[in-house]
Amino acid sequence: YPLNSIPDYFGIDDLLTEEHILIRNSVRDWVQSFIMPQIDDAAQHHKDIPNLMKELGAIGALGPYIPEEYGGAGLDQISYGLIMQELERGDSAVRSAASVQSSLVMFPIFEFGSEEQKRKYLPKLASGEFIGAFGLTEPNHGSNPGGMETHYKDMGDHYLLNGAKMWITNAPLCDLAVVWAKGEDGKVRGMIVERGYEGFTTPETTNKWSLRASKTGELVFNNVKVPKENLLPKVEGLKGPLSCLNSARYGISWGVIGAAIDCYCTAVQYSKERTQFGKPIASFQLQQKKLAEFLTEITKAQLLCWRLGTLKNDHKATPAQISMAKRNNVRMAINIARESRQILGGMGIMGEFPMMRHAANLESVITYEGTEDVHLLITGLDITGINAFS
Ligand code: TGC
Ligand code: FAD
Repeated sequence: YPLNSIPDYFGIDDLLTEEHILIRNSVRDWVQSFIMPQIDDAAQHHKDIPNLMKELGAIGALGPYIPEEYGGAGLDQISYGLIMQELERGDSAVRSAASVQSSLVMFPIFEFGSEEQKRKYLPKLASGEFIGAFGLTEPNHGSNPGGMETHYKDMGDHYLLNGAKMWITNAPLCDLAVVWAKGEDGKVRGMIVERGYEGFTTPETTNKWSLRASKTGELVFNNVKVPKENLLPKVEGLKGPLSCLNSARYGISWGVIGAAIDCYCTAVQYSKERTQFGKPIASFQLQQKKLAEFLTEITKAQLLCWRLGTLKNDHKATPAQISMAKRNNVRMAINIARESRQILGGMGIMGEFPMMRHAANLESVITYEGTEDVHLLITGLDITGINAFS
């Protein structure tokens, strides 16, 4: 489909600045020329996209809202959202790579790190020279990270870290990981663990049916000596990792609009070209109903994100608002991926078309960064004041 068929039904471009549109269009063009030609092959064969992180660094997609003095681009939250949207039009794996690096690795180092940590790590993370991972989830603690078992002991001149993290994006490739662990006082702290520290291993999780162009793995800590200067000094408690999730969930709520757009535009084009019963299938009311619903849902999601972005720029977005947008938009995208697949009939299951890949990817996206159920309960708590988690 031509890029000028990407929908903007309610004229959201009029709410954007020239800079926003320039950034959005340049990432759109990069996705079209660099990601689209190789994404089916990478996903089908569970391969890395060569040089992905350095390419993302070169287009300014790593830490876009981190100030320029630390290697970021100093952009606002709408720009960050638009970048995520364009990357996920390519594939959720590409957006995942950029959102983990930006929101889950650079954000905590920037917000909670020392000046030395910021200067040491942020510029190399921004350029893609370093690949970061974020270790919160454990084999026994996913939705309830507060129960984590990974722990560290103060040994005087270093910390001794033990435990394991599971389902970690980019674990097998990472140069460093921001790891959340409990101290002897039971309080959660973050620390930077570098590849090469003795006792730190990152086994890959294979046989995934989802996010096949992204590497997932474990972070295993077996008596790892972590230098004391690697502790993030400015945060304590679960609000540390959860603040990072606010930023990543915000990016996902924009990102999945891109996946939905890719499916929608493909379905519109196919339905006009495919003839059955002597007519294009786009002329049948049942197909038009689907397309009309897709466009309506995409437009609602775009408006939600734009408003959330302005709230975030003003530091007014609440975690519960971010939860609502993440859950709503991922559900919207997965429904469109599945339904648009049907418009293509048998062809919809083929790799030449993106629907099956997006639908399979979105099965991870609806689970990670808080499952759909967790986000419903966060909204439920906000409505009723009653905590239904436990
Ligand atoms: P709870 O008692 O509610 O809160 C504990 C402390 O945290 C504070 N807090 C937050 N702070 C900032 N932002 C938020 N969103 C926050 N939510 C809670 C809270 O105020 C409290 O602070 P304090 O000072 O009183 O101690 O926590 P709980 O134990 O009842 O658990 C509830 C919660 C929020 C953890 C749960 O609802 C949840 O969100 N579970 C989902 C876990 C999750 O999302 N994991 C994601 C792992 S990372 C990932 O998936 C990356 S995928 C990346 C990719 O590839 O793109
Ligand atoms: P569980 O928490 O065991 O949940 C299982 C089911 O129970 C879900 O349906 C859930 O909604 C439901 N449930 C749980 N509690 C409740 C409740 N109180 N009420 C109602 N229902 C409930 N984590 C990281 O830390 N870093 C990463 O980089 C990362 N990358 C990931 C990449 C991929 C591809 C995937 C799949 C996951 C990744 N995760 C990462 C982990 C992800 O955040 C967790 O999978 C997610 O938080 C859910 O945890 P869980 O899988 O243990 O499921």
